[in-house]
Amino acid sequence: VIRTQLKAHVLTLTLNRPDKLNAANDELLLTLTRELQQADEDEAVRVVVITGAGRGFCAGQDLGDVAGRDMTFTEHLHHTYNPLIRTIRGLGKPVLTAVNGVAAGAGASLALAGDIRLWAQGASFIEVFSNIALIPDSGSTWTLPRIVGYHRAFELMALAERVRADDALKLGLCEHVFPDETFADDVQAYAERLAARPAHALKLTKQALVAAQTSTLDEALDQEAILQQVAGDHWEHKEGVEAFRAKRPAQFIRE
Ligand code: LHQ
Repeated sequence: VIRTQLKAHVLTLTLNRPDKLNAANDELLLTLTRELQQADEDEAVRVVVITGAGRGFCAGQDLGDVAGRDMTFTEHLHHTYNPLIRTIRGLGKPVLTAVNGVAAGAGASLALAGDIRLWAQGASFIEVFSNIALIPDSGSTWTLPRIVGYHRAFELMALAERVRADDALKLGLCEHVFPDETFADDVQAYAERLAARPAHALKLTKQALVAAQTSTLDEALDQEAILQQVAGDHWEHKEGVEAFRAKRPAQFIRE
């Protein structure tokens, strides 16, 4: 259900149920979460990419897999989707969501959950939940209004209208849009550029930014003062300064 590829310090995790637009079942969600946790421990991995096989990114919950379930909705979310989203947020490495096609329901939430969101020109986004009279989950109620504001978020959720790549870029649902034909290569090149950046400093940057999402300015200033010390004590900082003074590129990857 998840294909993995490690190339040039970039781990690509591909959701692999293309016949169903990579709709998620428990196995897919638990495997993806486990792969992410392992990536966090693996020094060879500096950037993680989540993408989809075939023409979809992820169509959300597999609706063929919900009938006869012995779990409540609440239990289901606690068991699968919530740990996944928390793992992405807490991961000490950049997670790129490479949205190759339609992202719907919890798949749309997953698309938003990346630290950086790269879309193919043909990709699209639907807060599809209200079509089946559910509420947005997997973090959408938290992420989407922080990106587009409360009112636009409510409209997208209530009408379940499809947002295409150009509008997604304008709305801030993604950082870059690449052509469909070269998407995988463009994502890999982007991820490799990120992988060459100072991994330890980026880990702390993510930690500080994530904490600041729910903190006051005073708390953020205090947090910066603590984490800056941790960054400044690391060899990466020494290397950055030495490289600057020697007028050479910094080398942040130590094989
Ligand atoms: C699918 C699915 C799918 C199964 C396409 N399941 N087969 C959390 C906790 C607990 C419970 C419930 O949910 C949640 C979170 C959620 O994510 S709720 C939202 C669940 N997702 C949806 O409601 C999306 C349903 N899918 C669609 O609306 C459309 O398929 C979209 C708009 C994503 C794409 O439309 P098209 O490009 O026209 O493709 P299609 O509809 O023809 O789909 C292609 C195939 O994929 C098709 O199978 P078939 O055998 O006919 O070729 C679909 O049945 C299958 N598929 N989504 N979620």
